[in-house]
Amino acid sequence: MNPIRLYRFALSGHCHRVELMLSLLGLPYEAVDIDLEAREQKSPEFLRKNPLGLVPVIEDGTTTVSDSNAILVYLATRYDTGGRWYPREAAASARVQQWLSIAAGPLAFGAAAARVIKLFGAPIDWQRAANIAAGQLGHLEHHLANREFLASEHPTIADVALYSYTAHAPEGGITLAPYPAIRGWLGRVEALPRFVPMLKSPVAA
Ligand SMILES: N[C@@H](CCC(=O)N[C@@H](CS)C(=O)NCC(=O)O)C(=O)O
Repeated sequence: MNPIRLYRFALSGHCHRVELMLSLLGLPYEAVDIDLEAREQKSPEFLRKNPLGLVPVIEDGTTTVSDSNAILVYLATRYDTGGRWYPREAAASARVQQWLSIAAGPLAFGAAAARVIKLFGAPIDWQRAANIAAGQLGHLEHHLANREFLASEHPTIADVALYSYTAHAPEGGITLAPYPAIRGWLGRVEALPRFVPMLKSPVAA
């Protein structure tokens, strides 16, 4: 099999969730770093891959897929034919989709946004992001109080989608100290065979 090409920015949690999925599935891949500061993601060449001008994007042979959650769905559907990572059963599949929506909604606008402010000085209101993060992390903590993984008794793409920005929330000044169940779950994801970490940045005050 030819390696899947992953266009990424190494400090992006959206990109890390894709890299993590590629690794967990044991798929060969090559990473191509896109210089966001130089706006390489808005170049005509890159816009042909993703008209939204955002990473991550993958190329798998002649197939190009953008959007991190769409990529997780693609990879699991194509390469995990047993349907463990992306369950086919209706209710389980819907539970996974709920978590993908949380990853694209309150996780992105909460903990991920707070981190972009602290790491890159994005002109966003940190307190607003912190308030969204508090609600989202509270919900996650409650959900994990009596569960090992998010959408099933085993890990699914839901866990992969939520992991990166949750684990790195402290880099955005969002402490995980009040969330023991979340910290336990992060440890279980990190213990999975072929887990790859995201590049660490300093914890923010
Ligand atoms: N919904 C998209 C969001 C991707 C996204 O926000 N990517 C950021 C990096 S984390 C990006 O490419 N930013 C460059 C820009 O805004 O120009 C996904 O899940 O892939």
